Amino acid sequence: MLREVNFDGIIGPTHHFGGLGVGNVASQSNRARVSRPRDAALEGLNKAWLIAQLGIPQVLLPPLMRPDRDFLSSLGYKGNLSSQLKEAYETEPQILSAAMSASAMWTANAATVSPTTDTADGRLHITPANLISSLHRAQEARERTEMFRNLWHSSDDVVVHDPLPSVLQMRDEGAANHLRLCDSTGERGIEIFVSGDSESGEFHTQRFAIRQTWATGKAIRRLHKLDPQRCFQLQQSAQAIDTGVFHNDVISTAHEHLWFMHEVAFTEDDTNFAEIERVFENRTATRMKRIVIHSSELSLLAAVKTYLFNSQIVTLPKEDPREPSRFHWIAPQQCEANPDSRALLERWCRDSELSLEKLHYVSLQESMSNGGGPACLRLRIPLNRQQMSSLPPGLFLDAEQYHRVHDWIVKWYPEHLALSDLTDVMLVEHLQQAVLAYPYRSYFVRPARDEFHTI
Ligand code: SUG
Repeated sequence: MLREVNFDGIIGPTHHFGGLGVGNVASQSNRARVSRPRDAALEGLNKAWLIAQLGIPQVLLPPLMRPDRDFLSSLGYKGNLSSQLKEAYETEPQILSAAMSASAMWTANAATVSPTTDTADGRLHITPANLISSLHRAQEARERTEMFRNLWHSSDDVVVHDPLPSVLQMRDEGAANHLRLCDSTGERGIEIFVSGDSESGEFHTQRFAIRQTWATGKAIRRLHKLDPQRCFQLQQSAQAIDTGVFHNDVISTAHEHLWFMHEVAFTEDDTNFAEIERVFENRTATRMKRIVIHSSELSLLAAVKTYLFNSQIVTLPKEDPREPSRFHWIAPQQCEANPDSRALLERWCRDSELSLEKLHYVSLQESMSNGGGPACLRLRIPLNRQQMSSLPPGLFLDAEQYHRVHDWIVKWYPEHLALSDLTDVMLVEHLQQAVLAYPYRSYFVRPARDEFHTI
């Protein structure tokens, strides 16, 4: 039996609206709005706490140190911190925004993960995403890689690869473009890699750039030593990308044998899906339940606005691995406000075949305004018993951790933030101290790194 652990990125104290998300309509339309970092972080924490309270293992990843002064320096902003901030703001404010971004909160983009039971060497493979489609996100890869490596430094059965080379052919945005369908023990599964281009590298978007390539899927399949018979690659439809579906998890989601997808999510047709269903059934002895949502039920635009497909589906803990799974569905509040998405959710909850026991609407207004829903904030890592027990017990979110993190946020985070505030060196130093003061940082960051960053 594998247990799914959810790793959520804590929303960092520099959270602001930079309008930086490529093809991300929410981020672009909220550019320069005054943000509420404290509320943002508390919303994210409360979502993670809900999962933990359902009995599902939950880990919080610390925010990254911003700005990375070397990053500013590499772009020509030298000198002390104060002059770096001021010069960047005065000459190219979008560079200051990128340097200050809290985008590492969206950990669905942190990495692609293949559990032990999918890989030929029986090890858990993690490839941190290079996120090279945008300046603000590309900076995340190095620190997140170090964090995963520190967490698993003594485990031989976990491989943390280097991110793929930082070149356009290898654009990688992690698990947001990766689906794993499996049986109810989590052990037997298939993996699906989704890209914006086709196998020959073609794409026909008119409005927005693609963020993930087919070649990336191929490389990760090799690195993770996946069985080619149990892997698939699909292409996102150009119409979806151009409507604001910058990641596949905005239009399709899978959990165990359930796969929800909008009818215009992919370019592939029913023949391809029938083949995936056949392989899944052979592998798992379970019938896949593929639910296709038609535009007449929920328009593409409404899917992007409500983030229905970015809901988080979780399995409640089991006494015995053979027990059938019971699911809870965590949807953003925007889905409740929209009659079409609400009707779909209510219908699915009534459908006994789906075993959806409960629906939770969560408030993630600040993250949603930058294009990130409940599923964007978490990376799922399925662990076997040994991998579970080798993690330090204090790592998992419990009541004590919840209260400590809550108090840390209330103590350190600003209530409001605009980009111009981030030229104030005193404030920025305070926000850096906040990151260093995160009470569980030492699980992920070696002290030497902190010394290097200390102002
Ligand atoms: O990459 N937004 C993120 C949202 C990522 C959502 N993740 C998933 N769908 N899994 C992005 O576009 C906005 C930052 C800003 O504008 O300040 C941003 O980066």
